[in-house]
Amino acid sequence: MDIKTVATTPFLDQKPGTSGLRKLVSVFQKPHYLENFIQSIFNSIENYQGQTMILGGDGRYYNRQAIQIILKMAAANGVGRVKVGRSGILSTPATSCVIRKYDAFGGIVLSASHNPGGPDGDFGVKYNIANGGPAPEKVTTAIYECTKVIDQYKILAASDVDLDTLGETKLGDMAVEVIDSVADYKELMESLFDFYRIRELLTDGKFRMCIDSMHAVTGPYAHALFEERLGAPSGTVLNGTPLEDFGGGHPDPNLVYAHDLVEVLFGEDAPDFGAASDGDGDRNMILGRRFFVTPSDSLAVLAANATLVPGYRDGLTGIARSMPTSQAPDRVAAELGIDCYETPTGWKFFGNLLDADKATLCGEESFGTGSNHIREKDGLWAVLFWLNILAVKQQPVEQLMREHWQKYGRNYYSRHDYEAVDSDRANELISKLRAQIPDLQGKKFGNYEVEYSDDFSYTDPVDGSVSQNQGIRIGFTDGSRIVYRLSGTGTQGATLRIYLESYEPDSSKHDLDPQQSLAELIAIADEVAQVRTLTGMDKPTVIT
Ligand code: G16
Repeated sequence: MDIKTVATTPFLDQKPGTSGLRKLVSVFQKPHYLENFIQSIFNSIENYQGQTMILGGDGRYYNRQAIQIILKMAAANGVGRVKVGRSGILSTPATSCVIRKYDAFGGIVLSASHNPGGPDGDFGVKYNIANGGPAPEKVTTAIYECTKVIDQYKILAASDVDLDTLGETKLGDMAVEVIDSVADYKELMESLFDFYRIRELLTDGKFRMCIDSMHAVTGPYAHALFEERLGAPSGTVLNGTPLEDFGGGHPDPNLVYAHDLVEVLFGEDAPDFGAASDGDGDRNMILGRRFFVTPSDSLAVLAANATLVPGYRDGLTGIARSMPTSQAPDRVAAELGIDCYETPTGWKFFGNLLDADKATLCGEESFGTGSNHIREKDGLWAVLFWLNILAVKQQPVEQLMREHWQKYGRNYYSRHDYEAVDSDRANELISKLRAQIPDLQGKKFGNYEVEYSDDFSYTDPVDGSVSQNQGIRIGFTDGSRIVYRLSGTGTQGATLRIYLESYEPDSSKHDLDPQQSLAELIAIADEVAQVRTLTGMDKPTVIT
């Protein structure tokens, strides 16, 4: 084995964010940049020598080059075997599934999720641990500490591995196994859902659906599941070929960026069901005919109907949602007599709850839903879950949602994003808000009176770890909320997120446009934080 030890110096910007390290491709292409981060992962973990690791990505620009580098570094660092997705493709949920199935010590996912790709777009690296989930904060902190002092990395001098042919080769002493990207994941889905009934629904000649893979990683998975296995007509999957630049699009499944799908579902002769997924396949958006399901409502509906689905027939142990997610799932949990946990933003915070069997379903307002079947959120799993429920209930999406609101009330919800704000201004806004926290309680704004205000802090009920400063909450006496936080996934400047929520029990008032219904809260959110003045922007860049 020809192992090279290369001298390097630290980069001081390698602190992982909400979900791994995300930077512009051009940053990752700097000499030693990727290598430093990968070596820091190996330097911060133990007992992996001779063990199995999983490797794959969402197929974005620089995926293949990064995989070759990581394979050679893994070989030089003593990894025993790497299972890599064919052509370097593995969705984030499939990676989690494969880590768990083959008892790997962990996995590396190459993705910047929903961020745009291509030479001028973003790239990202995420490390997942043996439970299949994103590394928890103590691990990402250890990696970051290593990046600050790294002075060398190890890499094997060898030729590139053929990533396009299934089978096993050797790289030094390490085995490299190119695996089918879809097979293990598809098998897991078949074990959870009633494929017979879903197939009946999709082939009954009445129900029509389409799914937008946004030229990102879910294309091959969606073709295999919906068109080949479940009998949906060819053409059901839109934009199903993964492209290195996602066709120039922004692979973020929301009403703004998944416009191809939105046009179809809100157009003439719209199908009954539509869904979209993001760059790496862990997010989902659910649409009915001319009807949008918010991610928070989606989690609530899945929880309320879980026992209709074979994999969840025995019920749920609990539900978990991120703090800014609406409180709609809490109402279902109360009805079911189970706990609903409120965690900081970041899927990594669900890992302990799932491992300890305290929660079965988890979800986030950021179009993420998942369960204890793996340790990542899972876009196509959510689509199958919805289809399984619709196949049993034989109801349109809108009717299902309206009946849900009738029973539980409606949580009107919206998120306003101010993207690419100057970082200093964004930090100033948050500091000023934080300074106001002690004085807000009891204050009246129009119809609303502040009941509490805080900077969210979370104590993990399993390991007792504490995560502070996770978002500023202003709660009102009628249960409405405004939450402010800065995104941990952006790569340019800062993104301010403002989450708005109100509760309406009266079903005669469930037909409002959320922006209308939340109008007063939106104005209060601006007044309290001086958003327009401090960001210099007169409106949000994205509203979901
Ligand atoms: C990641 C995290 C999610 C989080 C989302 C948005 O998702 O895994 O838990 O909700 O980012 O985070 P932020 O508000 O900090 O930008 P993904 O799909 O980008 O990996």
